[in-house]
Amino acid sequence: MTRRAFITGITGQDGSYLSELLLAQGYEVHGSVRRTSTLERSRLAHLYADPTLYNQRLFLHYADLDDPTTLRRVLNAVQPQELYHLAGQSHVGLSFEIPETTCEFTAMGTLRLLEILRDLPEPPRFFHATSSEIFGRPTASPQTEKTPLAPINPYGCAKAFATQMVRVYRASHDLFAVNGILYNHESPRRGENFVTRKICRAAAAIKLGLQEELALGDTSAQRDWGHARDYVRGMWLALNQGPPDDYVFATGQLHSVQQVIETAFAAVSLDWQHHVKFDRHFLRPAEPLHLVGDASKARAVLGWSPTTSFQELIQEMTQAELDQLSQGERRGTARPEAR
Ligand code: G4F
Repeated sequence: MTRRAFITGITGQDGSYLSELLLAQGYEVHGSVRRTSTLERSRLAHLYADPTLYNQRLFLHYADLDDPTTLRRVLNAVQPQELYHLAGQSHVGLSFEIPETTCEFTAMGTLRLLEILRDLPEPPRFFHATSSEIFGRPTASPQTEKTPLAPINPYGCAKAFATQMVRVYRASHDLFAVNGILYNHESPRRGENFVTRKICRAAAAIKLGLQEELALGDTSAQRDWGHARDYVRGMWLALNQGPPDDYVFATGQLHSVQQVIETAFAAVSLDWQHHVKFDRHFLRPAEPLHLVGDASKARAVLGWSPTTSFQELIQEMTQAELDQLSQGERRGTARPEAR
């Protein structure tokens, strides 16, 4: 029997990689899109344009996390066996500017989904993409599934609420509900306002003469960065290989923003010191510290481990920007990186 999966946030970085993985495994994939989404230029465009997939095994539905009736209706109609909840406002810096919207989508949106699932006669297995930001400035490193929640920004608070609600619904309503505690995961499909993509794109644009400098905030900040393709494999494993539980997905390696800069500029043979400048506009009111994950449980229970090193990741991202920008340049449509 063909398995059906439903993805909220299907047009994002993770949604597109997860769609590819599920389609390759023979799934029928459904996803919710906001009425404002422009699909032609999204990360799904290559799947959307394939007539053997779109409306054959890949289906998009208009539904919104702030409009539960639309979600309830679609989920009742589709009756998926697996639901991957990836949608939400995911930019930490922006969450200081729009905390209410962040909580509305990221916290309340997740609760609304859980309420809908609770009422379904056969609730799907539920994967919640949560974040290392729930730990804030933890006293212990690396963090595990048992590390106490101590968020320090509106995004982390919203994710902590949603994470705890998933735990409550798993324990109290017998849902097969999983929290995937995801550390930073990147790829050429990352949004342009996240720091790795911003840096890789700028390095490539400067190399091609399309941009002169790159303005950044705190370059001493450190993160545990992996490749998004590895993390969506973890999502699938979490719903198919183990018991409903919480799992940390991380590389266990810390690198600084400065190391991203040096790796990306080295990949295009440029001296970063000639191009990178500090701009306090990109500083955040609070920075998490020592967010590095221990994925031992995912390794032991799910057989998951990351396959892409930090160097490979940043080099792949920079090369992808070079390819994309030089194609655009040849067509006369290249544009420099937005701030
Ligand atoms: O790339 P970032 O914006 O990612 P951040 O804040 O770690 O959040 C990402 O990872 C989380 C964990 O998986 C997710 F929950 C979250 O949804 C998102 O995917 O920033 C990384 C670091 C920060 O310390 C930031 O202050 O880079 C620093 N930074 C320095 N200059 C900058 C900049 N970040 C951005 N976006 N832009 C800058 O110019």
